Amino acid sequence: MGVENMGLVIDGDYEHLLPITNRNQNSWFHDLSLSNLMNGKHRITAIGYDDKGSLITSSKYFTLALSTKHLFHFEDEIQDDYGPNGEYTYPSHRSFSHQQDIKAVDVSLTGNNLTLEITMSEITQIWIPPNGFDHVLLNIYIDMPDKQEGVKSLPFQNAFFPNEGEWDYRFALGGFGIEAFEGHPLISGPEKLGKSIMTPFVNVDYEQNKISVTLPAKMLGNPTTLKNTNLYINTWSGSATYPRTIDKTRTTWSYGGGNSNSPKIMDDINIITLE
Ligand SMILES: [Ca+2]
Ligand SMILES: [Ca+2]
Repeated sequence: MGVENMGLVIDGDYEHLLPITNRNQNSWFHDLSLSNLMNGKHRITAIGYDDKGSLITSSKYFTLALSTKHLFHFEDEIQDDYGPNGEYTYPSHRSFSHQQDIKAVDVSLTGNNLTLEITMSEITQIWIPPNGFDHVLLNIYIDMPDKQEGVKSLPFQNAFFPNEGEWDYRFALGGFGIEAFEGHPLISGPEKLGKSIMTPFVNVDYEQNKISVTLPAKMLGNPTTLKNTNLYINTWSGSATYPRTIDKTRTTWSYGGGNSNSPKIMDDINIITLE
C-alpha cells in the first residue's frame, strides 16, 4: 500500500507544505532547515493520501534550542538627533525630548532569526503607548543578500537607502503601531510602501533604554543565510504612511528646520553588514 503526495507541515502551517521528493517504496527523508525555526516547541506533521484518497497524518514533537550568537555592537553618536543637515528641531509639544536619538545597536542571531536591541537616549511613555514608547518611529530597512530587485527610495521619507543600496524589507516600529513591508520596485517607491507582511513584537527595557525586536526568519522570506545582509535604521515619528511633517518653523506637532522635501530622518546609523 503506497502513500501519495506526501508532505511535511510545520506547526500546523498547511499553507507552506513542504513536499517530500526523496522517497522510495519503504522510506523517505526530508532535510529540514532548523535555522529558520524559532526556539521552542514544534510539531512536525507528515501528511499524505492512501490508495483510497483518505488523508493520513502522523505528528512528532520536538523542542528547538539553538544558541544565540551576538554578532555586532554598534555605537552611534549621542545627541545627533538633528536631521541630516544638523538643523532639525523636534515638534514644540513639551512631550518631545530626545526620544529619536539612537545610542547603540546590538545584533544577535539565533539560527536565521535576527534580534536587534536598539538603545535610545531616552524612552518615555507619556501617551501610554501600547508598545511602550512615545514619539519615535524606528525604521529598520533590510537588504537581503539573496534578493535581487530591491527598492532605492525610503517611502514617505524623502530619502534613499544609503550607499546607493536597496532594501527588501522594512519594519516600522512605533509606540502605537507596528507595520512591516516587503519591497519591490513595482510596488514600492517614494510614495508606495510595498506589500504588507506579518509584523513582529517589540520589547522595552526601561532600565537600559532598549527597544528590542526579533525578526523571525519567516518574516525575512526564510533565507538560506543572513551573511552579507545590510541593516539600515533611522528614526522619525508618526507612522510609515503618515510620518509627521516638517517645515521651516516647528509647530506643536510638526518638525522645524527643513521644508516639505526634506528627508524625514532625525537620526540614523551607518549601514551594518552581517558577517
Ligand atoms: Ca544618535
Ligand atoms: Ca546617528
